[in-house]
Amino acid sequence: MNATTDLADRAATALRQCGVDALPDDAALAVTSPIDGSVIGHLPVHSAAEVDATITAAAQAFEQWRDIPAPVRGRVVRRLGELLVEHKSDLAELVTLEAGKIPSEAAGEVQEMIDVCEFAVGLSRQLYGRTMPSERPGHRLMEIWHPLGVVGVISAFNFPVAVWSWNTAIALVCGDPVVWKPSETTPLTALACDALLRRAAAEVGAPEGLHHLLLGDHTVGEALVDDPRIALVSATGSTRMGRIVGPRVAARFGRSLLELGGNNAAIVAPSADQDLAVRGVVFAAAGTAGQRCTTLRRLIVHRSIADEFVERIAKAYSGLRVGNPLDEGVLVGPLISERSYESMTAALDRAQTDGGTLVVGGERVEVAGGGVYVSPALVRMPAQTEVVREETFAPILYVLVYDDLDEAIALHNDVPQGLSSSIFTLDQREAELFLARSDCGIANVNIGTSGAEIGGAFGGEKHTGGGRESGSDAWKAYMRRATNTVNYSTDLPLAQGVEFG
Ligand code: UN1
Repeated sequence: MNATTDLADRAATALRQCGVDALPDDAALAVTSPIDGSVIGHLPVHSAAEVDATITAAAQAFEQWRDIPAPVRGRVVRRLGELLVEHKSDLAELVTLEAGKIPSEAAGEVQEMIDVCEFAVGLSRQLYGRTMPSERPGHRLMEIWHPLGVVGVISAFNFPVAVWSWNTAIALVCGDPVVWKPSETTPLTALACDALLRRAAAEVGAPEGLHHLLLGDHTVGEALVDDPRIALVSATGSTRMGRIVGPRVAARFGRSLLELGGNNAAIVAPSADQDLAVRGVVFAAAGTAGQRCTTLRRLIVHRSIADEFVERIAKAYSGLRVGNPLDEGVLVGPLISERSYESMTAALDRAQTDGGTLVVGGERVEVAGGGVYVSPALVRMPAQTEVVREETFAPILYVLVYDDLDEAIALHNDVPQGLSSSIFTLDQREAELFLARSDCGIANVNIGTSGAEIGGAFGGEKHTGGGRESGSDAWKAYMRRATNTVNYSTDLPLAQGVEFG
């Protein structure tokens, strides 16, 4: 059995375990594994008519689902969570095969799904509205949260299942059916999740049509964006994509939740615990081969420790094993495509033209069987030039030097994106000042920028799009709020003391 058949067989086995029937031998969408570039499955894509019929079915399901009490809706998500636990290794295998993640990170991604299901089940009994004191006697003023409608989820290759689950687990308890358009690069994991969710829904007796998968290119995404029956479009991807999605959804007064690019930085202060900082920086910058939206892309180090710290990172980078994620001990898997590699080399060329010095990495690594592998790059920059201010979705860590914290924070905030940020310091004043001033949706102390827990609201400001998903009160994006005033008196006093007649 050659390597190619092996990966395709492994994918077919994992899919079968999750309840997905055999894939067709030949269909429009060929799915390749970034591990070696081999084809691991074929899938048909949906036609415009099928997309329309799917949205109709989801809209019909909404009419039933909205009337089922939220704690009862939670049962579907509870069962889904159990099935995810049961199939954790199958799903992680698919994530590794399709997205190229190392097994530990793939399993971590599935764990995020399990965690968010638990969170959403609890939430199904806590969709709290407030009661406010009315200014009028004999009146009650309150708000109630109602289901919103069908949610369209557009997800990216790099977190092929976790981001879907953040949206779907919460949308379902909020009373919203989901139509999911996964990345064309990672549709197999999507098939597996869809099968598990359908099974969960059937087993708990939920209505049909709560979840739908739509496969295809950007035209499918555009159909979701433009269809007035999609109440909320939750889209994860590039800022370029968000610039199209946001205004188009707004033009029809729909709601959008945008999770776009990041250009995350960490400040390393003189007091930092450097052992801890090195570990935090290396995971955040090189983990997932630099393909998280939370990946650390900029390091802002105090001048007094810069040379020593950069040397330590360079040493750690040299010890990172780059290669086939299925091989023992590998920490950095493949890039998703040749195009990613091209954008990485183009960025490195620009950085060097701007006066940057490549300290280590940035080289193509040949791995038996194929695939696009590269050693994570560390580049010292004389200034935060344009290329540093852009997000390149590959493992490049730019290093800048600072003298005082105000300058470091100014540099930190001086990029268009605003997703995640961190500071390594043992000085409480510095830590608090940073938390107060970082303009990102996520700001951390003494941990890196990536690997957020699901319990917090996830998302960022500025060109990151402003959306919040997953924990805290992110559920509110999936519901509509009604303010109710109830008069239980025999008078009709008007608000603001208005007299009328
Ligand atoms: C993403 O890269 O799109 O915080 C999401 C993290 C993960 C999620 C990343 N929990 O790195």
